[in-house]
Amino acid sequence: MNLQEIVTKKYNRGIGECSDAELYFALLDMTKEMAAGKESNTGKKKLYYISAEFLIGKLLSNNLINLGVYDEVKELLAANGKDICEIENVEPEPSLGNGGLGRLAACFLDSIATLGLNGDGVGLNYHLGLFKQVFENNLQRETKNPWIQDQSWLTRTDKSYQIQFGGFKVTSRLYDIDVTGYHNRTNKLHLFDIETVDEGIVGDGISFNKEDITKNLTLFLYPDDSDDKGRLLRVYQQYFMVSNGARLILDEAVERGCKLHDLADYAVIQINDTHPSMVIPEMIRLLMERGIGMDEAISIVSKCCAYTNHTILAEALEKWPIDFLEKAVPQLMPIIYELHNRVAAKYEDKSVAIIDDENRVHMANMDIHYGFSVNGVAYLHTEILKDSELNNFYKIYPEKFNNKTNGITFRRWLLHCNKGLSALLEELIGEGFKKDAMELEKLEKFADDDAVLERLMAIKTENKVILKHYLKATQNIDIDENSVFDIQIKRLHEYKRQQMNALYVINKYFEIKSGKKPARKITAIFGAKAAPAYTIAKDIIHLILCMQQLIQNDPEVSPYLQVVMVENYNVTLAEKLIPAADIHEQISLASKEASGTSNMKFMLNGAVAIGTMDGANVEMYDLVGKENIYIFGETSDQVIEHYAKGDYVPRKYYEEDPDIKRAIDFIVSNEMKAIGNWESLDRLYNELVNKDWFMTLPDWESYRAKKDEMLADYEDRKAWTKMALTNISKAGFFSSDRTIEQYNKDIWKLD
Ligand code: 26V
Repeated sequence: MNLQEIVTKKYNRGIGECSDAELYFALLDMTKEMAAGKESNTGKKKLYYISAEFLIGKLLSNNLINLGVYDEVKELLAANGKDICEIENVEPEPSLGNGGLGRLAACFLDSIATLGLNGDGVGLNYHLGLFKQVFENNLQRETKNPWIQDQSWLTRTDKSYQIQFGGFKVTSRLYDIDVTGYHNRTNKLHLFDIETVDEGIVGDGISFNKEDITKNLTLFLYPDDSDDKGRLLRVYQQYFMVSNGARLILDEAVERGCKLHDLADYAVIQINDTHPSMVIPEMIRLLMERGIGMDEAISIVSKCCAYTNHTILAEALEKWPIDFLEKAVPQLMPIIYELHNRVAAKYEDKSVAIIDDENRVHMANMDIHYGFSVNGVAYLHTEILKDSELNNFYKIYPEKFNNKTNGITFRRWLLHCNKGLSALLEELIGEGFKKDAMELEKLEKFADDDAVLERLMAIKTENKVILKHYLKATQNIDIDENSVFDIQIKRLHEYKRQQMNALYVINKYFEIKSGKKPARKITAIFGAKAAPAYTIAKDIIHLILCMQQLIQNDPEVSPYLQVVMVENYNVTLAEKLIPAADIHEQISLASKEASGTSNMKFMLNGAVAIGTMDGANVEMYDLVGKENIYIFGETSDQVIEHYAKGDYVPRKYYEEDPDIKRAIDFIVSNEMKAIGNWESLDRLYNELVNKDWFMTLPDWESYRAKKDEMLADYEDRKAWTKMALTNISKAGFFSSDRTIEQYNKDIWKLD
């Protein structure tokens, strides 16, 4: 049925007489019906991308674009006096991810469907998402983020399994979300849930009884894991996800004619970070339940599973205490012991053991021994895995290691979020870039075309105005589109060094106070959620919010500098912020950011990066050349050496550089203490002066100088826009279609 027919049937009214919410639900029905009418790939072998996170964002526009009806629907609505953007606003955004890892999984699903590959996502249906961030007294507070309505993208299926935990069972229920490919097939995102989940147990903020598993299992993504009960809940969640996933995989394979001995010809499982690693012992267990011997079961599973590593941070590599596993999933322990013993018998080296001396199970180690592929997510990251972090594994299994540089879907991150730029590109280089991102290179021939540069500039300004209106309407924040928009949006983590950007802002504040005014007003925009138990990350948010307030109320400084921390940064906000950016901050401590993916989104939307030689910035630098990116700071080799020698002393920088001292002292100044929380400010001050584990201070001076250079260059508007054009034209490499083609060619080998 078309929209008019659905509206008549549903509401017995014309489109013009419906509310935005009614139209949203009508469009939801229409889109689901269209997606259901699309064929799926029924090839013999199927990929299962298992992930604890799928940060899918709002789906309406994206689906309409992918189904090829966006313009038609927009015009029909407009003819009836309705604005598709207003209707989009009605849609709730599911917060089913923390950041890059979850958004990557969503981009991958889009590309898998677009390329027509046989592959689905498998994850969990968290009812209240990660959390919703609200600011109160310049502090982050977490609240629940419900997104499931009576009518939603979820379709309840009749698939259900009995999942056994230590001492009790739960019954699962599978919900599906259609994943529409761009002008191609439709695949599925399978989200498992339990029917007994009870949103009523959530009290203040996001507090709830962490032991009431039958009520809390699919309430939140990664509940606060600062205590053992929270960590144990994560084990329950992970096992629930993989046990359901493994059963689904076996059922579907058997339906397609698999005899289990040949499972690897029917299924390949991509393990997204270590959260789904228990799929290995669980699949072995299920195969043995179905009569296959241990040796063969291990061999079958090892041929099906491939592992992606997304970080080298030790604290983020999961190690589960045996006690936890014994309690939650005792049936897995005999298998995990067996997997461990086989490794221990072969390799004396303790660093490659599955179970360590403290009785913890190293999930990544299990993945590497019992999977056939290990990949990093950017060139530098994979090199660091091979040369240092996982070097002992690389020596054993060099053939398993491979790189798959991340990518982003251009459907969402260009066609949907930047309609102005998409239209200009289409006019200049034709429609080809929509299917083949490398065609963006054709833009390069306009690098010296003044008229094109003028139009690019105008599109940037339009996007800045769209952001300005959006922030005013949703957060009551005023920004000036004639200022430089300098944007840092990503999870809050010390290694990403939002604190370094904040220190730059403080320094600029002092410069302005002393009469050194910037050529143009700078708007420094931040967006970030801090993990609920990550105290220093919350302190950094507090610092930024206090600066925002202080500068706003200072008439001497506010005409030249503004700080904005957007509340509850999410995919929807990213879609507005990225097209509006002039400068994007990719300033992680070299070696620590595995890839980054916002860097790619900004580049595609014509912003220029200031960054370290880290993650995918390195490949970006190789693509655009040193004239079109602003690189500063120590290299990953230098950083790795500091850690090895333990020779970094932050206090030295604090004492020797008066600008650093002035900026850090300001954190605990009377001005700040008049508006901020003393405990938080003192803690952050002490952290920076005495610890600074992610080495903000050694890079600070080169960062400051590079950004000042950048801001000066911005004033040559034509030269700047030429840089932006070059960034756009070279962004094709970062299409997730390219990434997925490489996964398929080297790892999945789907027909
Ligand atoms: C997780 C945690 C959880 C506990 C607290 C500290 C901490 C620190 C880091 C992480 C990261 C987990 C893995 C992750 O999200 N990696 C991100 O994956 C993206 C997609 O590959 C990549 O672009 C980012 O660089 C990488 O940080």
